[in-house]
Amino acid sequence: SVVRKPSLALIGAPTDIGAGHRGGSMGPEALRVAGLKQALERLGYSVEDRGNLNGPVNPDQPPVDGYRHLPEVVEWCTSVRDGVRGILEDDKFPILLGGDHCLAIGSLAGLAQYCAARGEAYSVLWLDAHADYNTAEVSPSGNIHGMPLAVATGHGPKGLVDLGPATPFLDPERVVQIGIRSVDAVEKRLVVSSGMEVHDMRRIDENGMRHTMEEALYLLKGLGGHVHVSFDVDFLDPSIAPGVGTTVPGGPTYREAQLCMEMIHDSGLMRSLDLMELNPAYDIRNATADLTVDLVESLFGQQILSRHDAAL
Ligand code: Z70
Ligand code: MN
Ligand code: MN
Ligand code: MN
Repeated sequence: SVVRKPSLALIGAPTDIGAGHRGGSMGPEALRVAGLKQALERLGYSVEDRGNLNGPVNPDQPPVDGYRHLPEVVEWCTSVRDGVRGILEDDKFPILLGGDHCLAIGSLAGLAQYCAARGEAYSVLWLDAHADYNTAEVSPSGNIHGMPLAVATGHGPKGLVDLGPATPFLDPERVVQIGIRSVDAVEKRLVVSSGMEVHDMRRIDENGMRHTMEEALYLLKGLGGHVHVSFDVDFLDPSIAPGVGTTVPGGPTYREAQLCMEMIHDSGLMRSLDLMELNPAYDIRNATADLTVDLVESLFGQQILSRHDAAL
């Protein structure tokens, strides 16, 4: 059967407002320089680049009441929410170019509004070294990029938990995490009791990427509805992806990451995407941006040799 390719729309959110290190604000441009749009066009997609959203500068201040830069994060996430929802309302597939991972609060809120208006459900596939499930009470840093999934599932400050159509705007039973290997001491308890399906690196070591992704995608398919993929580039092993603020050893290899992306593509489930936490200030000759584009090609159907859909 011929599946019509969605029209894609890129939207940049050039800020490091929620991160512990500066430089993620340069992520959207680095992805453009690495040829993201052209790579997707080569695969036969029509791609519109909507440019960058605007927002407050990073004031580089210490946390207040457990949050760093909360008012600025609210502003950025509000424009990401509206930008992402606007793309979905135009019947296009949104690709958010981050920017740090706090901005996923905005893309999830926009997606939640879009789905709520249509009586649809959505689920999230979260590719990350980190669980991003801290609250102000337990966060060691106050950095909001360590909190987006807690916020979306209802644990967070006013101004952020109410960005969606209701609070909470994400069901933790509809979150699948892959690649997790850095969880803070108290965050661990919250993650274990959250109801999220967490495929940590030990599970990938024991079961392999293929079996892990089969399980993850089987669950997401059974849940039904829209599937959003949130890709934090620090998911990847730092030996292949040095261009992130927080490297954590022991991540997926190049081959494991490619297989992960190919299997997501072949499932046919993905309907929106975040590309987050790329930090050109830590990168080497844009190699991590180039790698991200390579992986995005697999995510959108590039294959080494063509295969018959029927066999999959
Ligand atoms: C730590 C915190 C984090 C990304 C670092 C780190 C969180 N758990 N997330 N890099 N993408 O400060 O909350
Ligand atoms: Mn993250
Ligand atoms: Mn991370
Ligand atoms: Mn390539």
